[in-house]
Amino acid sequence: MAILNILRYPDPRLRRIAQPVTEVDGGVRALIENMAETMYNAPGIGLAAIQVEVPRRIIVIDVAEHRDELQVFINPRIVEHGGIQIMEEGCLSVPGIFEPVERARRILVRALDQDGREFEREAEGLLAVCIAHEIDHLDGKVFVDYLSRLKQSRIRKKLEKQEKLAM
Ligand code: GNR
Ligand code: NI
Repeated sequence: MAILNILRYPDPRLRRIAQPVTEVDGGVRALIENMAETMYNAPGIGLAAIQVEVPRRIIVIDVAEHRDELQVFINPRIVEHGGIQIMEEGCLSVPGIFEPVERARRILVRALDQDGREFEREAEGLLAVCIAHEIDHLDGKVFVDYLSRLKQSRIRKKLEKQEKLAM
């Protein structure tokens, strides 16, 4: 197992479109293990492969209080959604920034599990937000894209400054 490097906004590699997984093989399962370890270590409630420099459609999530309910979604698609909710979001690729974002209240997701089998899961509340946030990453989107241009430029400047100080 390994802790992977998490890309930080505004890194252009976060803008790539992740490609579907064609075969859920040992390499994919090893990546999932490393992604889970990286998410728990961060700590975060979700992680998309694109954040660790792998442009494939793979996400891991754990929103359980005791951090013992890992959920894996490969090639996820939201097939139904309803209602709206506004939740304060953060992102491991945008450290220290928390802003409200509006998303669907409930979703139905179709995906493959780590054995390559298709499944559907209904989600609401924080889990629904987290799945939508991660699928956005797979499409090259980051939650700050939903904020005003002014907030986006403040966030970009703040993170670029931190990046310089860390060098
Ligand atoms: O750890 C995370 N917390 C979080 C809080 C509210 C809404 C979404 C998230 S996802 C984030 C981890 C992350 O950046 N995943 O891409
Ligand atoms: Ni994120």
